[in-house]
Amino acid sequence: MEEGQGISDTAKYFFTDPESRLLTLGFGVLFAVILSKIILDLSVFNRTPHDDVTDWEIYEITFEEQLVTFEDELILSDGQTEVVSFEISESQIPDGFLVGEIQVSISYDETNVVLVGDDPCDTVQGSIIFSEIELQWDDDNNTLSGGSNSCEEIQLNIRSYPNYDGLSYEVESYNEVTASIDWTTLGYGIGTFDLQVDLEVQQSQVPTEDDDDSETIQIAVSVVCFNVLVQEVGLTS
Ligand SMILES: [Ca+2]
Ligand SMILES: [Ca+2]
Repeated sequence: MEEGQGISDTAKYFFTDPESRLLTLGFGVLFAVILSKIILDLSVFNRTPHDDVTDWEIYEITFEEQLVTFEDELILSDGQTEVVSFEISESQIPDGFLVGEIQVSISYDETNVVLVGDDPCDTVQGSIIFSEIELQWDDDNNTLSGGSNSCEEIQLNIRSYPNYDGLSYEVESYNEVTASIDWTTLGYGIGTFDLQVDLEVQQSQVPTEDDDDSETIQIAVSVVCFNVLVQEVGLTS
């Protein structure tokens, strides 16, 4: 037998022997796993030359607020319902500010002066009614309607900017811009804001010619505008 034939036969035997084939397969798999691990380690190293965690910083988000107010006065007669509209335009909001919330105060008194006995307070109902203005209509913190029969002030409010509560908080982020990204959407709270007011007159238990059948109602609308402030307070540990 020539030497070349001998090697060839040995190789043929090696690859046809089941145990040898299993051994070859085992080495192949092991090699593939090691190679994958090396490639993965290299690619991760290239993608993040620095430790990921040290790139994050802690920022404090605080809000500076300014109120834009509207006032109106209504004289309603017994059983009357009136819708008052307030136009909130972009030009009324301070530069760089966004609308966080709209608050409403409805106040009245019994203005009738009777000579005999008392004229009790009338009943007033107030409601923020749905319109096209972009507000958080379903927010749990809203008070969309309320009433009084004792001349107490009626307070209503509706959230304008999603999740705005005016409270400061800390956030981990890459930089000042990404830290305040949640507070940059324009358009909330701009448009026609509608308020419905109803009056039901309560008259004196002692009917006299002094009884009235109307009331004067004051409405104050406060548009809570905010400007977001970002301050770096440290590195994440
Ligand atoms: Ca009355
Ligand atoms: Ca009255």
